[in-house]
Amino acid sequence: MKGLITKATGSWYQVRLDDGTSLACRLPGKMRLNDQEVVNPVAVGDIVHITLQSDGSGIIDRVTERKNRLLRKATHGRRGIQILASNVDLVLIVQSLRDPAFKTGFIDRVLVTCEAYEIQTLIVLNKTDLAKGTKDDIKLKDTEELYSKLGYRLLKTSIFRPTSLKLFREELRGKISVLTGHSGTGKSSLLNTLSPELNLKTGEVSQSSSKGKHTTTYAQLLELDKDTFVVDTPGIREFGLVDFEPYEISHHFPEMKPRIEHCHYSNCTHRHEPKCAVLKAVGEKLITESRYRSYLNIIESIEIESDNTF
Ligand SMILES: Nc1nc2c(ncn2[C@@H]2O[C@H](COP(=O)(O)OP(=O)(O)O)[C@@H](O)[C@H]2O)c(=O)[nH]1
Ligand SMILES: [Mg+2]
Ligand SMILES: [Zn+2]
Repeated sequence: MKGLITKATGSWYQVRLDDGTSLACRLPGKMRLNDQEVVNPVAVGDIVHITLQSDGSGIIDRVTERKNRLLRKATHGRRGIQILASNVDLVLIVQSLRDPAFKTGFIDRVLVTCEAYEIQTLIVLNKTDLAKGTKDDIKLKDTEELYSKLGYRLLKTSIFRPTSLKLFREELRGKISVLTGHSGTGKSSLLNTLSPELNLKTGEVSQSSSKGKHTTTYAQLLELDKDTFVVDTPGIREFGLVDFEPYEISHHFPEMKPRIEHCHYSNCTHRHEPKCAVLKAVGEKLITESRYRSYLNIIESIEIESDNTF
């Protein structure tokens, strides 16, 4: 039998079977040792082969080859890499126009991570109903223009605008999506509008206080309808680039990538190196200041190495 992992606690796994039912499954001891680097051999989003036991539970025999995976460094002082979710079709970068105001630095970090892991993205700018006057309109328009020029997709939403919610639902349909974004941007509210029976808690500010404690280490796939799954877990915010070298990061900035071959040094980090094609483009305003700033922040955090998640 084959199924989809919708919950993974480390000791048991919830597997959704093709007929829509769920089965509690365990891992055989030997599978745990397969990959030394990875602390969890099975993650949500994995497609697994299972064998039914006489007691009605299942044993996971093997994990089907993954299309991709979202990673982070293991928490709780463990060494290695943790897989947060596999086979992700779409990462939704949820930010709000106000309360809290969106941060392009955050958007850029997620975009570069998803570029590197070849995962589709959609920037969701929520709370557009809070726009006040021309200043906000310009901000929205500039942001839309910046990212669409780079080839990224952006959707403006408001939980009070049904048309936008319809478009939001269309984006999710038939996919495994991961919601990422700061606390308070409206992730849970958006999901509740699509599926009120989820009854997700909204309006909490508790995330900042639990930050660093890593209370939720494993994600859960929520089923919106048959074949539509989303991950909305506080801990999921902290995925990032694992094992990347600073010079590789510009390869995942679409506006930098074609220029890199014109840099004098093949491992140019585009900061102080002479004859740098990226720096030249920044000077000529062909690369936006905010994107270049995000780039610098990302390579800096990789160099610090202590923690390159976000
Ligand atoms: N005005 C407005 N408020 C919203 C919208 N979406 C969510 N909110 C509010 O923002 C707060 C935080 O929402 P929540 O869904 O908990 O955010 P999360 O932390 O990202 O899951 C709640 O008080 C929501 O009612 C929106 O589109 N417009
Ligand atoms: Mg929430
Ligand atoms: Zn360069």
